[in-house]
Amino acid sequence: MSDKKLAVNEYIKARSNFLRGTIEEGINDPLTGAISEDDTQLTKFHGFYQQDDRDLRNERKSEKLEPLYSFMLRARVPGGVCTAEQWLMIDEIAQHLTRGNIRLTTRQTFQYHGILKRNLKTVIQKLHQRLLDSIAACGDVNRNVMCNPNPVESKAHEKVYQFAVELSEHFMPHSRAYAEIFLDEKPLNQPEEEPLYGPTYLPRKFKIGLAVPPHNDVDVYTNDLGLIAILDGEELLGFDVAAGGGMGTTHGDTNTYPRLGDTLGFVRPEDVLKVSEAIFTTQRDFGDRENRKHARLKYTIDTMGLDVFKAEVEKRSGVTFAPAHQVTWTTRGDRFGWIQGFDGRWHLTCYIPNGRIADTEHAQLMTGLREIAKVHQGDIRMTANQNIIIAGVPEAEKAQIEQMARQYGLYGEELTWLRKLSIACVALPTCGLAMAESERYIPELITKVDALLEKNGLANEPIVMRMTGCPNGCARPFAAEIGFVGKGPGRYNLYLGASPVGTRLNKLYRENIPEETILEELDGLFARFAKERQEQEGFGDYVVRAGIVKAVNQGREFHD
Ligand code: SRM
Ligand code: SF4
Repeated sequence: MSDKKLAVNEYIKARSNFLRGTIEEGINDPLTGAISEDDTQLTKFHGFYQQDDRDLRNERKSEKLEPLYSFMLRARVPGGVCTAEQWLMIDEIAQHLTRGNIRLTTRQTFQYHGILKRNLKTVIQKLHQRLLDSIAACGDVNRNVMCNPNPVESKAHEKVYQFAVELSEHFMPHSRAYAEIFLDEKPLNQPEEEPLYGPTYLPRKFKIGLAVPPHNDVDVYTNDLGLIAILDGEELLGFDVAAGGGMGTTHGDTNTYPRLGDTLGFVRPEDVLKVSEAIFTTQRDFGDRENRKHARLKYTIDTMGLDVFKAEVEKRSGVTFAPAHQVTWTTRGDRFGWIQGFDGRWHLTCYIPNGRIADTEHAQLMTGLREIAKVHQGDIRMTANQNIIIAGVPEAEKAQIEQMARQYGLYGEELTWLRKLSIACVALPTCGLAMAESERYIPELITKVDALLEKNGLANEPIVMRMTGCPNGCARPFAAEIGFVGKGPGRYNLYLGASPVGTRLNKLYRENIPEETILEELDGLFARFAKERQEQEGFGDYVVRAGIVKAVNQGREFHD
């Protein structure tokens, strides 16, 4: 650790004693609602972030009070699968120890907002009682592993889910800090070590997603490591491996760009772990530890060159990639309504508006899921598109679950595809990086855009439209056919032209525009689309074919 130019987080990690820092002292300090600056970086590895309510900042300042500090805590739930019993605990915690609602994330898990410092330990201990945790949900580590949201659709789907769980376990940090600080476990009488990570963990976050074609419901190419299942009927032959996806950018900084993963080739099931580990350790050893804006795997690959990177992965893993397959994708979002699994049980995908599970004047989503979890024997599954699946319902209970889903506004079948396919990030008031509204604003924008579609004879057109409050890309807006990225209050960059199935990025079309201009632009584009589209052509494909925006097939072309 002699190089003075390393990013400040590298020093924080190095001197943290395997992620302990002074977190324990900090959470026990009653004089402030906050923790120390360095510890705010370390607690991310344990799944929580210090935040303050931005809606209340000025008011608190004028009253000479410290900001209203509280914490966002995110759980680790590989493949988004939890039991009904676990859901009841998730719900109980939300009611009593948080802002009172639950947020499903774009990576198949849930998070809470508004946890007061004094309640953090209780929340973690209650999750632990139901075998849930928040380890590595944030921080410079492997994050929640995503997987097709319906693992029992076929036997092969179930196997793919087992890989998601295995990869999640394999890349878990070994530090005992979480157990000692939050679960009051005694230190072991042996030195700590992190066999895979080392004491400074990864240069940056690392994300894995597994998809089962033809459904790209986890946006597999946006992950650092994407595994695409190759099936022969119900048999899992192996995976095509894609590396180097990521969305984060910074407005005005052309050195940053979104990128979709490059397919390296095919590997057999028995080689998946070896190859994944080789990709992970190559990033650990070659990733940029000086500049965090250049530290993700996507930049490591572009700096090394794809061939050199691939050769390094083959050398480290001892596995030679076989040629990749021709994969056909047909959809990206969730498949709503009922699907039957190979075991005869049924799975109901319910729509959750941009992931926010709350009771409002419009729908009692939180109560509804609680009541369903009380009678449901199967699982509850979170999707990568911020929705929920009531899974494993026996035929005999199907009618009752459907009746309850309808009663509480969870069924969602009457909604348009624009709404059902949309995702939006949290943004204001909790996200410290938000430049504009996202989750709170997109529902009304969808209503207006739906009206334009209808006016142009395109009612219920399945367009993937996404929004984020800043260019970090938490709702994967650069992989949307219509992407909105916050620029300032009420103003967005409008991006167009990603492929409907997530195999091409979009491109900046208009910068820093307010709602009025957004609607004018879309009205004109929809009119042309309605007239000029080819049979079955999606909106994202049309705008590229018509020359309205250039195709962005590689991240580096994003700014051309
Ligand atoms: Fe994200 C940071 C929320 C998925 C890229 N993200 C943040 C923080 C923690 C803000 C911060 O650093 O202070 C946000 C917390 C907001 C809040 O108040 O809760 C935040 N990200 C989210 C979630 C909750 C959005 C949502 O509405 O669902 C998603 C949680 C996923 C999970 O369960 O793990 C979430 N974030 C993503 C995704 C999508 C994905 O992974 O599929 C991306 C783009 C993919 C990628 O990683 O490239 C994403 N988040 C970022 C980045 C940019 C990273 C980069 O490489 O530049 C940041 C900022 C950073 O890390 O510095 C960020
Ligand atoms: Fe916050 Fe930006 Fe992520 Fe939205 S995209 S949650 S505004 S960091």
